[in-house]
Amino acid sequence: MPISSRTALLVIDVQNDFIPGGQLPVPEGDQIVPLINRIAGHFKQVLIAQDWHPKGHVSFASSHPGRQPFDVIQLPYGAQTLWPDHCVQATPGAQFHPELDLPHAQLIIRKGCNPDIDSYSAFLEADRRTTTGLAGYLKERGMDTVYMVGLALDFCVMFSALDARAAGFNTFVVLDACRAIDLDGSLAAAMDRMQGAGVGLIQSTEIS
Ligand code: VGL
Ligand code: ZN
Repeated sequence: MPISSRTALLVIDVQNDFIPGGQLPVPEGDQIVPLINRIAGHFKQVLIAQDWHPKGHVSFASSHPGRQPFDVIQLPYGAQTLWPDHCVQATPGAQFHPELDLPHAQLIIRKGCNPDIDSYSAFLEADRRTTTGLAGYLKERGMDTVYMVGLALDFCVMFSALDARAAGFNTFVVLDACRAIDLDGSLAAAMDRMQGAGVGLIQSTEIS
């Protein structure tokens, strides 16, 4: 598929804490970096999402006495998986992988900044009401199609893809340029949900 001028690439959460050795490592998370750099060369419009939590964020197990990482609790907006502290604003773990090389990226969108609301999606926070403004940005710039790569396939990539679809964008996830956490079957569930929503699940070899 050749890339039209109305198509953007969204590179999701390729940050040190999601790389092996980080606080919330995604297995093989580092292996997609060279591929993402290569894919990005096909796109004029490149955007980057960055998980960017304040200290003491509601998604951290350490904010809930007696809870452990990967427990699920109920918050006012619904179920919330608890995570190790990760991607704390301005810490080394929140920085992009040092080999991520996207000099022509025009926008970095930071998410999860609200202390009381998580945001896996780069479009809509977990309360499903608070928007990040990303859909408006893309629409004002004439984009109708979004390709996604990054981490983690079964959390931030999936929710961003579902929300991009819901916002009316043609949406493709480049599977070999993603890696998953795969917690309790979350990867299989994510694939089903994306397929059901009409998200295109493709390989990087389909991009030219
Ligand atoms: C993510 C869990 C918590 C992700 C972010 O980038 O997929 N997962 N915060
Ligand atoms: Zn997070």
